[in-house]
Amino acid sequence: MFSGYLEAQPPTVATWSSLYNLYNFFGILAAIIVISYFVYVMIRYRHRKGTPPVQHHEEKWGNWKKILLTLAITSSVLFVAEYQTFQSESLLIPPRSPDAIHIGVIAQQWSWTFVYPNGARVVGNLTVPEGGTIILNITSLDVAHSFGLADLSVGMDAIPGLTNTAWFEAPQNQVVYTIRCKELCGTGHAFMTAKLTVVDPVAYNSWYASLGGK
Ligand SMILES: [Cu+2]
Repeated sequence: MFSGYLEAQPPTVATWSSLYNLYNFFGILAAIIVISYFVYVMIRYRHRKGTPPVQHHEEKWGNWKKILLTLAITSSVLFVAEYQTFQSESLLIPPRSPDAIHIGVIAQQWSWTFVYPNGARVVGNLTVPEGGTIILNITSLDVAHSFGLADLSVGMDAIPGLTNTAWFEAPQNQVVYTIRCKELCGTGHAFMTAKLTVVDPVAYNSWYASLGGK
């Protein structure tokens, strides 16, 4: 369904998306079953003139087959969903790649500052090379914010006094994505955005050299 969108994306994004679709599928399936049964019962047992009162059967454990079936279905669904989830958990840990670029992310009301390995600080624009492995060390100077890069399925809280790690693999094409704050942090929250700019590696290296760290 989203194959066109996923083609240009790194593999971790595809994994998160398929996980999202799995939960979505089970959620919609459960809704269809529950709502259909609800509507069926409403019509089947609607009040009609001369209907005798509903007979209540006092069979406490008479429905054990239904109970077992419900438990079996529920546990199978949970098993599939949890298995897929735990399979993907290792993707949260940044890869130990010597080529990874470590960038500090400092959130404050209401801007994003990116600190490059040479110490240079850039406000509002995260520039990375195509296909690069980017490891972000995220913190905040004032209140709780949250780093949100929805296009690459990256999200991590920015908390004062704490450094949280998130990582992503830059796409193989030159794109510009929007980074947003996804934790309500004051009146400027909606405008607390930055750009992720993916450039080719040669352009990245000359841009990085021109930064002049301090
Ligand atoms: Cu915010």
